[in-house]
Amino acid sequence: MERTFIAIKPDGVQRGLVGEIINRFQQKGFILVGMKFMQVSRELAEEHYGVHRDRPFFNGLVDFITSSPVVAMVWEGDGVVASARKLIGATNPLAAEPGTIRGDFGANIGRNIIHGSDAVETAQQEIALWFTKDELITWQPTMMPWVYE
Ligand code: DAT
Ligand code: MG
Repeated sequence: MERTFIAIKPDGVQRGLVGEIINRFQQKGFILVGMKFMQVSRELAEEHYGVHRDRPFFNGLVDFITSSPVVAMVWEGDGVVASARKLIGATNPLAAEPGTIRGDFGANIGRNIIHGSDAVETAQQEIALWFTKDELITWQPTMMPWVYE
């Protein structure tokens, strides 16, 4: 089944939104397969945001993601990559729809609370970057027949 990489950024952690955000993914029916609370190194941050290396906001982005701990997670489910992006909402929280995580809790593009992989291939790369294989647990929640036909 499909997997995506999700990170609750330093602002989400500092603002006490960890439980709220995890709850939204659980309530949707996605399956948690990996989670760790961690201080991000500059090296990991630069690799993770490598695609944005030439953008004017790159240094600020790396400073921000390394400024305070994050919650890194892998979630599993049918179509989870695209669906998680919908749960998260638009990059700029001011443009994100109410009901989305960024729409409900954010007010600034540089403090948008959460990261989610943007495509299946990106998700695979990000999961491999942030997690070792033995940190990911394949399991069958007993609720599965009540989530999937
Ligand atoms: P997303 O996180 O929605 O995938 P992205 O990959 O385009 O967005 O950008 C990565 C992060 O960089 C984003 O979450 C917030 C920051 N960012 C993007 N565009 C920005 C901008 N114009 N000014 C400041 N920060 C920006
Ligand atoms: Mg992105």
